[in-house]
Amino acid sequence: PPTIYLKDYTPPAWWIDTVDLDFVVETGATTVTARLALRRNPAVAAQPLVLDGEDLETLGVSVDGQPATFVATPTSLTLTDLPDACTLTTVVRIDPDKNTRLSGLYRSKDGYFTQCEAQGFRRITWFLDRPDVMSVYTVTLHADKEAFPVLLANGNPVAAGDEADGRHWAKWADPFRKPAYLFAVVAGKLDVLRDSFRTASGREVQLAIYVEPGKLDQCPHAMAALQKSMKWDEERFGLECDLDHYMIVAVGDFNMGAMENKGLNIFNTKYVLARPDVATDVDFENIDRVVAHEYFHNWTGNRVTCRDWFQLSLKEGLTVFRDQEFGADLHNRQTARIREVRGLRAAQFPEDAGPMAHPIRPASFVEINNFYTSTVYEKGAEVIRMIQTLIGRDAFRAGMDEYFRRHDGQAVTCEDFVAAMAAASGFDFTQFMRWYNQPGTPKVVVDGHYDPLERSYTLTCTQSNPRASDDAPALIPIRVALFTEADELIAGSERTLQLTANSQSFVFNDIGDEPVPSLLRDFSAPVNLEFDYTPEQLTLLLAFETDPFNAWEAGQRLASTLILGAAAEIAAGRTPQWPDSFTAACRRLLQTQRERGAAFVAEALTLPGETTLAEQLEIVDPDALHAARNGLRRHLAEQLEGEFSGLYAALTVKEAYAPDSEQAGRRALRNLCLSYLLELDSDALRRLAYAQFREADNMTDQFAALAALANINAAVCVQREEALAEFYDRWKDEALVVDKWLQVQSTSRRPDTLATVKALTQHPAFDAGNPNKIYALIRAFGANLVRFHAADGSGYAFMAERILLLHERNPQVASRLARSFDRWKKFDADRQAHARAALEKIRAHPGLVRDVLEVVERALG
Ligand code: BAL
Ligand code: ZN
Repeated sequence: PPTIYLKDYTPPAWWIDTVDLDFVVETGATTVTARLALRRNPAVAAQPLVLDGEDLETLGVSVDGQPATFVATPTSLTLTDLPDACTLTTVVRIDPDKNTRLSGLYRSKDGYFTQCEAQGFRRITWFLDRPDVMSVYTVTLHADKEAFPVLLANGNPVAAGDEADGRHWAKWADPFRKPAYLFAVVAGKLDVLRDSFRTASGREVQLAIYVEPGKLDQCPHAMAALQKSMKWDEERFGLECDLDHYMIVAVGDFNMGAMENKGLNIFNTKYVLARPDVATDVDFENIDRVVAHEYFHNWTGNRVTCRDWFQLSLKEGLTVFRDQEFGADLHNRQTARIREVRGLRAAQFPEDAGPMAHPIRPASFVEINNFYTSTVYEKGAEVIRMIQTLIGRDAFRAGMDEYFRRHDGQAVTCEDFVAAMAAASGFDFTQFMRWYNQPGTPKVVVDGHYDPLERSYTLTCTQSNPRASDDAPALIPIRVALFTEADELIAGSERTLQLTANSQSFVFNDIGDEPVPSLLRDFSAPVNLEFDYTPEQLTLLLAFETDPFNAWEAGQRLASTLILGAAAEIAAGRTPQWPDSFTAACRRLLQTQRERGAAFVAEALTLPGETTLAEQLEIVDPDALHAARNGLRRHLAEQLEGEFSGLYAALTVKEAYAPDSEQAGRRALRNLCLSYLLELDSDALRRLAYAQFREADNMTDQFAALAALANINAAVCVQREEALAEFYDRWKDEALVVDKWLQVQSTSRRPDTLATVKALTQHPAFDAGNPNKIYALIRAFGANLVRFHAADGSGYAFMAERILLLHERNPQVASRLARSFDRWKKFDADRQAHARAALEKIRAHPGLVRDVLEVVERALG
């Protein structure tokens, strides 16, 4: 398949000013009539009109009412000798009932839904399916009235009525010009929750959330999240909703999390439905963030969109940054930042070190769907955050204002965004643009030198990035503060260093004694920072650093060193020893949970994950790493059993459930205590967990108990078996809870996990066509480091088999499964041989879809 390059971008030869679509939805086929008002782009040399299409059966093509001659291939429709302006009418037949890719128009349980980003619109009609072609749309839908009483499209309802044979129709008009990827229609049998929002300038926006019948009691949280997002965007960025109608539709079959279609968001049910007994605290918080994310796209993405798909981070990085800030304001800013970085290290850093590494603005791709990545989204958000760090919050806000002033209604590039920031702040971003153009996580090695005669302290920072195409330095903002050995922050030492050279020194004067530097506070840049800390210095920072992120970071550094050291001991056949100082530091955290906040303490006592730890090793021994990490957990449980039990009891309070950060923090810490205690695996503790499982009045506590039990390794554990059986029995009709049940088994530490996962693929709970089920069972297994990378290659063979079963049915989801192989070259020769065999088997498969082929070729490459 061809590679597409950013450098080859050219503007479109034609504009499409208006689009009028007519959908006749019938069982077995939908007929789509499209009337496009075409106009040559005068800025481009005259060219034929070449429209994009995929899986379309063409029934008619006419120009200005006359049948036209055209040349069609499976993916293009070419018309030559067109007048400079004309109306092109095409009629096509599509078969959404057979559209298992879930791209374009497709059938799900309760009706028909669309997903057009990135290139799904061409699966609906012939079109210039590229984001820089923006049009005004009107849409009419016709369908059976009883089966599909709800007919929706972007914009405002214009008219509706009945037709013969029990059918009806509805017409919608969207007043805003938009690219085709933001198009959406829905025809379904759905319940609706309605509300409204009055904007700052006094306009009333009608809000509606559509869900499968019977689920209205799971919608209020999403509705409240939408209203909060609307208010927050007015207050923080002065951005008001421009719509009369804002609709969210939830669907159970959806490749992504959600989609920001103009005025008609379509969401994976996972990010809409919530009730305390079926959704966890984390689910509630994720719903807040995703609802906000899609709403925020209305400005950052929809009103100002991307010129081309290489610019994806223009809207995604910026919108993730916005939803992160919203989440931090709404919940807990301290732990929000910690979780963002934990997520970045678990997913983005490995991606940036592996075969799929790419800059936040890729220079090329084969399949754009493969670039909806953690790099484009989460690293993209870090790049936006650095801009704010460098110029300050007020200038950042002024830059946003300038961006909209310049580009409202346009399709633009990352340079345009940065130019607006530069204009508003006066900051020179020339060097900073490297963040958009180079892959890889920079490494910054810092050395500290104290001169007692000069009373000065010098930090020398040296940066490198072996993944970059050259040695030129990046501009890296490094927030620092200095602490005395007596645990006090040295007044005036808080600074943001701008590292602009490969190696650079920064001097702090008037420093009385050798200080302890706290580096990269609040994770001010997405880099790996190394400093030769002593355990005592880290223990001091963990206890006294006032920046919660860096206090947490100090604890993670301590734990990483211990676990990696222990893994080496275990691999060498020795028994690791654990220092008392770490246990003492953990004890102090538990004892000070009131002052430091339960949520923070829960984060601080969560050890770095195996995937994150693995990135710090040249060659990973997953069994030794697993044993070392769990060995430290068990050691802490043995040493701190009294503290864990005491705190578990103390945090057991009867209160009406609310998904607020106060309560959620307490539950997180209490459940962390439970999970440590279960490392001791006594009968009494199994019963404690089982009792929590039975008695919990909310999913957070019930699921935490289930997860702790699911990890129990013993061949026989009645509480484990019963909890799993009861959970399924109680929740088998709640699809999202069934996903949790699958995932708790696919992510279990137990050695028989693969056998369990294989058995579950045959269970009625699994659905081989539903993305959420595949993510919960198969992809989550691929992220289970020790079980997926089993020495005998069984995990790899299983994954290859599932990818080949799925690739034609759903290329996007199959391709995401293929990403499980990304880090195969970090393992030993035997494992590598097994992984290579699995990858080669996938690559050799006749007719392999290009989504998977791109990932596999890069992995093998
Ligand atoms: N634009 C795809 C889904 C999202 O990022 O909101
Ligand atoms: Zn987005």
